[in-house]
Amino acid sequence: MTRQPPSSLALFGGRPCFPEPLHVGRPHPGDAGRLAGRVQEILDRRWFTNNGPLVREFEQRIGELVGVRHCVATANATLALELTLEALKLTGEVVVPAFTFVATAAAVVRRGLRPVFCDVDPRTHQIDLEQAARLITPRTSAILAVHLWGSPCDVTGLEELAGRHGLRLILDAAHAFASEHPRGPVGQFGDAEVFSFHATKFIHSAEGGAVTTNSDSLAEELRLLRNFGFTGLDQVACVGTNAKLSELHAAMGLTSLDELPRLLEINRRNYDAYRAVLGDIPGLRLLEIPSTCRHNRQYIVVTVESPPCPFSRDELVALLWSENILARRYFTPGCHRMPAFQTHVDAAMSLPVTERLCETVLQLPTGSNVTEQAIELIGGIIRAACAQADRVRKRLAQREATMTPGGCR
Ligand code: T4K
Repeated sequence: MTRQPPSSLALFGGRPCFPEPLHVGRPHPGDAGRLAGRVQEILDRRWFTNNGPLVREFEQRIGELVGVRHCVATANATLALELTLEALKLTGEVVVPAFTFVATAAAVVRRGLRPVFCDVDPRTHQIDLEQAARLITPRTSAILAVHLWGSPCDVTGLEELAGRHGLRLILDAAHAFASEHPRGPVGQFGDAEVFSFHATKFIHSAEGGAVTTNSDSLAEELRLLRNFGFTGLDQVACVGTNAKLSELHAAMGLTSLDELPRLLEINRRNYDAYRAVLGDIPGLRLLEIPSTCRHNRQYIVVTVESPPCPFSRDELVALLWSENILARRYFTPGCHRMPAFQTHVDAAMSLPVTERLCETVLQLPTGSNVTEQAIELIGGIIRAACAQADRVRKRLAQREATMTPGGCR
């Protein structure tokens, strides 16, 4: 890998700084020997799914880390969200932030509920508690908040709000495994919390999710729903589905969990390196992370204010992609602007903070695949581009004119 910023940017015919694409969420492979050992156990046991011993071990370890009575592992977080909404027997409307991955709102709609989109706080990007309070109507049955970017949202404020109105509180903790709130680890708040262990998460089982809760009855219902509703070999108590995690996925998840401290340390090192290299670039601001509690730092979130940055967010993303740095624009355009949700959205709806963030926020690569040298190089490229901003912008505009739509997600 090149260690110096290139003399010529790829936009002007130089070679891309990174010969291979540098992804935002490149999965950590884990220790191949340990994984192979677990896979061999599965083969020897001839037990591949249906609540096998590795799934139970995975659930136990997550439950202990989070400090809850129950962890119910699932095939992914999207199904975990759907099952949780179903098990809680929600009706009518659910207040949900618009600035989140599509799955949060999709789970609500797929359960036949109406998502009522809420704006977020401009500084933390977490659900705006005051607006959430204003959106509650007699039809509201729950608030589904998100711990965006791994930072805990205001769980105390949300619990009070939900309690005052007799609502359920579900927390989408897809980003927040191993992060902590001053009151304790994420995973123990509200009625239930939902984790994702998708391959792009820093702890992953390739595909996977989990619901954590202290409610015995909710956990029991979730276990039924994820396994067709079976209560015995021939007895079906309810219309369930198949949302089980397989033993192979649990083997990957356990192997990933084995490296939790090291992966937290890598993400911390990368976050600090980004802070050092981006700190003096005008208009770029790294999302602040509270230093008081543990945080997984699995997303490097940068806001681009232009001016003083000479580039818009989208120009910066295009520049980075030309160098094989696959920065992302999560979660543009915001769920409330997605055609899929238009039947649930009033045409006049405006969520100004979400809309602003959808134009200004980007994510940079991190994880075990990204070295400090790579981060220095990313900073060097941005600085080199800023030093010739007019020329770079002109070139980007020429390229834009010749590109087909949808070039970069
Ligand atoms: N709630 C929230 C708040 C979420 O963010 C998510 C998921 C969910 C709920 C639902 O969780 P799950 O049902 O997925 O468990 C990714 C992930 O697919 C998605 O899980 C995640 N959030 C979202 C934020 O990011 P994309 O759109 O980035 O595409 P994807 O998965 O193709 O991966 C991104 C990049 O990573 C790729 O460009 C290539 C690289 N990659 C990906 C995979 C899968 C690899 O290098 N190796 C791989 O195996 O969605």
